[in-house]
Amino acid sequence: MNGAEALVRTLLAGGVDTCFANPGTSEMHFVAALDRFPAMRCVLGLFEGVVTGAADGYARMAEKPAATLLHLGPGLANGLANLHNARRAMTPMVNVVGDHATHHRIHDAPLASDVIGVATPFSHWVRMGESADTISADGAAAIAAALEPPGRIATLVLPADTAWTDPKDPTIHAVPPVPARPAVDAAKIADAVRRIRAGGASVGLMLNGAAMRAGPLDLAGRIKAATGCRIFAPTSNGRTERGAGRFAVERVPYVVDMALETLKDVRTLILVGARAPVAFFAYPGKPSVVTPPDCEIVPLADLHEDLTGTLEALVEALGAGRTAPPLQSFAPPPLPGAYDAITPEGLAAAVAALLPEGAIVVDEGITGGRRFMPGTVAARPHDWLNLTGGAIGDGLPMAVGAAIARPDRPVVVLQADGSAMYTNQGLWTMAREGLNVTVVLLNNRSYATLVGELANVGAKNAGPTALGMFSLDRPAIDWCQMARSMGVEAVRPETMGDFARAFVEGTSGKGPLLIDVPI
Ligand SMILES: Cc1ncc(C[n+]2csc(CCOP(=O)(O)OP(=O)(O)O)c2C)c(N)n1
Ligand SMILES: [Mg+2]
Repeated sequence: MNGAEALVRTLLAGGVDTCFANPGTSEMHFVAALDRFPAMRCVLGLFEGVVTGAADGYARMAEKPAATLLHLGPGLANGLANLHNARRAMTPMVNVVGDHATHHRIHDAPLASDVIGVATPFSHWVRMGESADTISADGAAAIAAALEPPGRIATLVLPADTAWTDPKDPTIHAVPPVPARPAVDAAKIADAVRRIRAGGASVGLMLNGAAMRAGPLDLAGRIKAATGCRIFAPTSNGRTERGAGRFAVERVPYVVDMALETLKDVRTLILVGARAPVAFFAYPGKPSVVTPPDCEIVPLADLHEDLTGTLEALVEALGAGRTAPPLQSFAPPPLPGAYDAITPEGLAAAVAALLPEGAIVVDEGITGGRRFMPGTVAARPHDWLNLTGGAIGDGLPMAVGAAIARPDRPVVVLQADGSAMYTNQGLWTMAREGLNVTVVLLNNRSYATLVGELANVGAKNAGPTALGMFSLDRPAIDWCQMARSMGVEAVRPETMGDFARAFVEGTSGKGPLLIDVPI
């Protein structure tokens, strides 16, 4: 048994049985070890952004980390943007980054770089696996670091000689104990209860992370029903359980003026696993903080603390246990007419009406996607995965990962065209793995949001050169050909009826389908 095999065995023993990979020479021993361990499912991504994004989507749905296998500093660097999104989603992940053999370092060979330096800003835990003798302990520590609440990015560097050398001691280390989510102080709960009782609708609870699941949301709904307070969530959330039978939160809008309007009557904002809301970007003359100046921010539970327990304690103290929460009932909008032209409103209505129960929706719809989230609030129960870190190019990869984590559930990805071009290689992995993914490609042949942002930031005198930076129609991208070239079936609907048929077909579980929707 060499170091690479010890690491694979450690990962499997620690419950990490899926590895998204884009390997090179320095990772060959890890790759070779995979054949001896069929329990480790290894999935090839043709760009590292697909690898890290898939590991993000996987963990959001599997509720445990995947491993990634990346090639030295440059391979890791290619995957950083989606590592950033994963970090913002509080996704647990174990990155294994191959590196040159330790004795090769002094030669500064072409692929040498400061891997630790590349990893550090995007990882919570980083370690150089210096020796085969310690690599199993390092692997187990990496899993523990990833599992630490609320979910963390752990990056373990695996020098080639650590991988190919046999450890003196073949012990496979178990994952050290992971701290449980600590309970929130009774005094803080009592303080929050006083504020909720006194403030009614001027008090908001801001939820995030683990509080966005059906159980804790139900508790939040009871608190709202019993006290009249409001329940909010940030613009982007890693995973939200929503739709019929669930309690719907008020999401803080992306657009600053809309966020200000949503929060204008809130005088006390109690944070339950969330940060105080701020604007995505600064704009001249607009505030960065979107709560009113006289709104008091009350941190109740931190991201890593026991959010469900906190809500339970509030329900108990407020006597809200017997108050029925206001849950959504299934109320789909009417389907557009079969011969109607495709419109954003029609698309949102069709998806809301046709979304199958248990679907996983990955949302990288950007401007063309804004209508889908409100429209689906009363759709059949489903999960919604947002782009959490604002780094576009996460949609197709996350869909890959989510589909691998939950093969029993259809995945729908609402995917803007410009963002899709960052990681279009994700389509190939969908075809190769036969994944149950329907890509709704929102094709406006443009970086439409940036046209609006140009005006929002007050940039003056934008001419054809500036506007040319936002147009994707010279030449237009043929998404059907692109999908087919990577083995994914594709259709381009001309009417709402065409779209509805394709959507039903796509979500029926026959492998990936791309619907190239002109918007
Ligand atoms: C990694 C990264 N690079 C660049 C950007 C800046 N950016 C934000 S939105 C956008 C274009 C989005 O275009 P598209 O995905 O087609 O959505 P649309 O605006 O057309 O709805 C770009 C380039 C970003 N957010 N992240
Ligand atoms: Mg676009």
